[in-house]
Amino acid sequence: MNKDARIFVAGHRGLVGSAIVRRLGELGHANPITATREQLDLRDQAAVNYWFRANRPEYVYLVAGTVGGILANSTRPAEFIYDNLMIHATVVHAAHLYGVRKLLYLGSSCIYPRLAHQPIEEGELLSGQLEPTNEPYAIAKIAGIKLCQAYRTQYGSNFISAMPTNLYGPGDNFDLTSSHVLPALMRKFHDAKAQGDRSVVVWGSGTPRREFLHVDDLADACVFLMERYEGDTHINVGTGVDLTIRELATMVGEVVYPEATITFDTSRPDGTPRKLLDVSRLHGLGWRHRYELREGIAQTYDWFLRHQSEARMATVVPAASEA
Ligand code: GFB
Repeated sequence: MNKDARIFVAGHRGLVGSAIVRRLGELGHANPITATREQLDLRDQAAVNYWFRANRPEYVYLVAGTVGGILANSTRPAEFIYDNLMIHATVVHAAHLYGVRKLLYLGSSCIYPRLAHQPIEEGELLSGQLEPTNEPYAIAKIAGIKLCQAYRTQYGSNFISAMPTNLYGPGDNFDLTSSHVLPALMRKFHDAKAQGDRSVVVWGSGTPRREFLHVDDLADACVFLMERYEGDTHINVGTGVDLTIRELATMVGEVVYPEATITFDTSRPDGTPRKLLDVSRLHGLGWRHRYELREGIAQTYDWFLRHQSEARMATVVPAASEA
């Protein structure tokens, strides 16, 4: 891609968007176009159209959205379905109207059925019931894939989709009411250590299995797919390796606070029992992850220690008029 290309990263303040901006910077794309929530409400089609007409992006990374872990998904389903459905639709439609050359849409591995065959191939989409704890979010994410495919079919738009597994890394959300499990555990072990408390509570039974990808690897994969992939099918992005939540908690504890002991609060939901992506297609295209999990956890904890004042530690629920 030409170094002067006009690249819009929608969602540049988030975990993924900020990593994509870093990766583009490393590749010489120093100033991608961005817009804060205050500047542009991505749920507002008229505002998004106006913004595209004024800024004329040629390439779009659509990685904006309302995201969160199992608790936030269960307790704020309206925000998760409305914000994401709207954002996907407005940006895809404006990208079509204003002649964007290529768009990459980022989904989530929760699009697959709760009891999908493991590892989960791309073809498992819509083959069974979704996981109830995140069904509204998953429906919005599936709609995003279908939007890209429909615009490809009807208008010949070059819109592609990538489905990442569970993510973590610098810039993550460490607020226990809305975070995903990995940053939540990091925060819990960190706080326990600071307070001299040896016991750390892990939600659920500890038996669910999850796969974790460092966000810098995801950003690299997104740039790779933007440059090399043209297909209609969404592409899974992961490591191809998973572990139990108990094993994850042990690993995070070893990095942050090895003296702590773990207890399980089984009154909390487990969510889907297993979510391991089949990454054969991505490997076939020539991409592989770099970070192994233990190394990524250590690197992320190091970032957390250096950035506690700016890390996201408490929930700010947006007012109804903001995205
Ligand atoms: O990461 P997480 O919130 O989301 O939870 P999902 C993964 C597993 O970790 C669940 C357990 O079994 C949780 O019960 N867990 C243990 C914890 N301790 C904690 C904790 O302190 N905090 C959290 N958050 N979990 C989300 C979906 O599913 O994953 C989204 O809700 C999205 O839609 C996202 O797909 C990637 O992996 O279950």
